[in-house]
Amino acid sequence: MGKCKILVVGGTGYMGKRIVKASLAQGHPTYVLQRAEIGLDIDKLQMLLSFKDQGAHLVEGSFSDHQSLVDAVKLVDVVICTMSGVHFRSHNILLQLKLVQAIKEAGNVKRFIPSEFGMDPARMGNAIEPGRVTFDEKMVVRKAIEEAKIPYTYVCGCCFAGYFVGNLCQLSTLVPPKENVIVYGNGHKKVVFMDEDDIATYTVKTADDPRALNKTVYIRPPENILTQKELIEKWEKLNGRKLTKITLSKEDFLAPLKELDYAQQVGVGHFYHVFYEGCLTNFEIREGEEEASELYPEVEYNRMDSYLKRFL
Ligand code: NDP
Ligand code: GFR
Repeated sequence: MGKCKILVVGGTGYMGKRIVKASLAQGHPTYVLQRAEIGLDIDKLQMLLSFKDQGAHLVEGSFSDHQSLVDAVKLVDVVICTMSGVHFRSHNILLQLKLVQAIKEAGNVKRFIPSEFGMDPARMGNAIEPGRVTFDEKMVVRKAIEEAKIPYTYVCGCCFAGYFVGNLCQLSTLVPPKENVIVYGNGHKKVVFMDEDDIATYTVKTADDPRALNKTVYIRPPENILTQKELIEKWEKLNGRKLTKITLSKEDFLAPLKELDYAQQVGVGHFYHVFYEGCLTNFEIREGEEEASELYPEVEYNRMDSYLKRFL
């Protein structure tokens, strides 16, 4: 009995392409949805062709063609969806309801891993507007999965290093500040920062792991549980220069919310929960929930000291 067959939906995306890579690297027969709508998006097409060169199977389909989704899903054992969820890119979390319907009708899927990969939406019931939309929509998808009795694994619990580490947690930039760094409150809330490649590695490992069946798997490896202050210190040590810290109270952080555009308001809300409430680490992982680095101690996850080196 070979490795389970995996279909990646959203495979040319920021997380999706890493899931495809991890699925191939872990020896799974890997299928990637090739959406009719990509049209003249030459980067997507060429990425799909490169996946094929690496041994993946491209499966033509479209979210506007239900049967094509059913046919795609029937080819595999596991479906991993990395549907977009960052507002200034595109945001289509609810589109997954079409995929859930297709999986329900096909009836063969042994595990569905929906697009999560962030704060646990089940713990974000009190999230502020408008950023709460991300969590409300992810909960709508979870409800549909569970009502359809589709076996699932929810992978969540950390910040993508690409959006939170290179910039030392600053908004609206992806690179480190040169002089001043804004510190959220006292900068002491514990956060979990992960290299996206490691998130993909862990996610694929859960795909055929019975211990992850119908479970939430948090990604919270001990050495990547850091405060913003600790992250800034790591950068200062690497870069050999101190930054001027500017402390921002939660009131001052939230004050400009109304003047921002919608996508930025969403982001500010997400940052607020992560850095002022410590929402990624302000709860114990309890019975019936799993933690990825405990399930898979063999994974040598990337520490943030080495992640930061690329920005020197
Ligand atoms: P992307 O913005 O890269 O989009 C992923 C894929 O979504 C696209 O490649 C595309 O698939 C698909 N998609 C987008 N629009 C449509 C559409 N209209 N119809 C069909 N498919 C569509 O997603 P990310 O990788 O940024 O986000 C993935 C998940 O990760 C989300 O749940 C997000 O909330 C979460 N996230 C978490 C972060 C964290 O710090 N914890 C940071 C960023 C995201 P295709 O490849 O077929 O074109
Ligand atoms: C940490 O958990 C999440 C993070 C999550 O559950 C869902 C989405 C995210 C997004 C954030 C908000 O959309 O990851 C990155 C961040 C996107 C973002 C970054 C938004 C506004 C910004 O100014 C920004 O600057 C780096």
